[in-house]
Amino acid sequence: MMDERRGFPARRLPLLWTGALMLGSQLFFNGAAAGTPSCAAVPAGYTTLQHKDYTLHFRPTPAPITVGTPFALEVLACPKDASRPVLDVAVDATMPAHGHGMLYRASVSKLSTHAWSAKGLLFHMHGSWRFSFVVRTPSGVDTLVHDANVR
Ligand SMILES: [Cu+2]
Repeated sequence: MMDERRGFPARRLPLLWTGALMLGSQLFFNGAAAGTPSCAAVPAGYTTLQHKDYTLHFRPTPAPITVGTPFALEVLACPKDASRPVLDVAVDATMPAHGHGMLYRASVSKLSTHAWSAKGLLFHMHGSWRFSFVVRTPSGVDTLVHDANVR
């Protein structure tokens, strides 16, 4: 009869529910996405990371990222040599100083040959977060990182 489970993070439940509701409304309002970004004309507001075989551009929506607000990342991976395409991109984020990640896993979908959308990210603490972009190419898998201070 008694529930003997211990250590269940009950105090996180209100945050999770709030996040789910906020995420739901975010997806609703972003449902009719604008045109897919293209390597031919990278719009303003993207952060750029360089790799010898490709350039990775990303930007959050909404911007800037604020604590407790779900956001998405638009990611563009532009090969420097067409014979070395980027096959796939995965996105995660951690707080290295605290040794933890997000409470949610981002879901990434491919929009076009060069564009991905990562949805469902949420930074639940103020401080220094590190984005990790795991990029798969025919040569293997690279991890590119970018640090962001979130207020
Ligand atoms: Cu933390």
